[in-house]
Amino acid sequence: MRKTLLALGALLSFSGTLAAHDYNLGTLHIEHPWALAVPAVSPNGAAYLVIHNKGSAGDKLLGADTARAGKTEIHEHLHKDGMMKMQQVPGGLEIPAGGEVRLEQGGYHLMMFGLKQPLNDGDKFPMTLHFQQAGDLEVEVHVQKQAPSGSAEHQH
Ligand SMILES: [Cu+2]
Repeated sequence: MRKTLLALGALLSFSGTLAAHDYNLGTLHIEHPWALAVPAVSPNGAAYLVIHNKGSAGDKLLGADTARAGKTEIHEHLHKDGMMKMQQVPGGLEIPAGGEVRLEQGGYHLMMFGLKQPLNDGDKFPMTLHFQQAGDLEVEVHVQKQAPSGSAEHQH
């Protein structure tokens, strides 16, 4: 019952800023690109999304670009020597055939360096994703204060 209500909420999109939005590109399905709102003084930010690959061939996210920042890199968080570090993912992010890749807080993310404008809750801005096989896709990134509620069922 709870799951049904959640699904219905996503379909009807009651809330403007928290509305789910998604994209299809070939066999790829991209779910709800969003970025965490950051204080105006922060020079950097991070964007998140989920990529499903419904095809029988793998693909790769090679990178992303947005005019909102000077440079965007694919990053991952690592626990090393008891420290939380992040680093660029070398060579891009594999999206296995029939699988998914989740970019979410504490894991993979799209790191935006040198923000041209602060990321304020409710802002929306375009970002282009570069896939090795599927090509380029422009998505709209929604700036939010917290992770999308739709991802709650995936939390551990
Ligand atoms: Cu990072």
